[in-house]
Amino acid sequence: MDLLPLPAPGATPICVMTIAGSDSGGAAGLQSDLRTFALAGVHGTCAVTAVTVQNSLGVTGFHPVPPPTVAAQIRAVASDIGVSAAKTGMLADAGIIAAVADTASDIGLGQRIPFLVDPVSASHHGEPLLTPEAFELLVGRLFPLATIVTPNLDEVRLLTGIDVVDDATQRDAARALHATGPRWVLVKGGHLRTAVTSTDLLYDGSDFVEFEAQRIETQHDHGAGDTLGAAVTCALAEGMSVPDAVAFGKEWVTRSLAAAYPLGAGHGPVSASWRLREQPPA
Ligand code: PXL
Repeated sequence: MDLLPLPAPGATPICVMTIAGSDSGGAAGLQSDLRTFALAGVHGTCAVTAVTVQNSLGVTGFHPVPPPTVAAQIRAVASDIGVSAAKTGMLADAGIIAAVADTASDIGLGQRIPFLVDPVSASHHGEPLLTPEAFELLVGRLFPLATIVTPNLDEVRLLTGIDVVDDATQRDAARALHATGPRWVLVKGGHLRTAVTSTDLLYDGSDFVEFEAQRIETQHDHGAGDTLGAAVTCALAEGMSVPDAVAFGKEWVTRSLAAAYPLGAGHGPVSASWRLREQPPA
């Protein structure tokens, strides 16, 4: 795959922000985003939204960060370091979503700055990472600001009521989500376990583009969605078009699934460690 260019040693890299929760197990959430940012050659900044208590077996609790502190982290970074693109992960509750939406508008996320909104609703093991009443606000306040939203099929069901079982229902879901305001929708097909391939569907309100990859069978896929979103965000920060950025992200996560490793007694993380063995363009 074509990797993103690396900054020269000592030169300030492109700066990308994740607005996400911490995973104490180091597999998903902001830890996963920052790993992908570093391996893609950009500088990663973060606004922490929640501290989760988790390991490879699941999430046993989380503590949300006060909304003004989430907003202050975003403003502190934007006013000094700068943000070339941003993504969201776990947003925990309605107060945090409102704070992120207000701040995102103020600093131009989704306007001059690419903004990926990943509607994270539950952990790998199904524990909720967003309160049910916050869904409406996520769609009402953040989706209209988004350059791209990236739901998986469980999130599609929660957001639209559509059970994606084939190409036609995947297109229906993309249309329904596009009507809520984002410029692009990526309906991730990885959770369609019956398929031999994993096909993600991108839609901009007029054209559909499919991104197909061979399904990698592994129980170690924790952080796959975050890793895809983080790689797409880096590519957008580098100035790629949305379809090119999604192609880059899809290849990045497919390779990272192939390099996933066991950890603890449960699900291990996907890993972008393959990137350390590849030479980026000069
Ligand atoms: O992969 C979604 C995700 C995002 N953020 C945090 C998580 C998870 C999944 O477990 O724990 C903090």
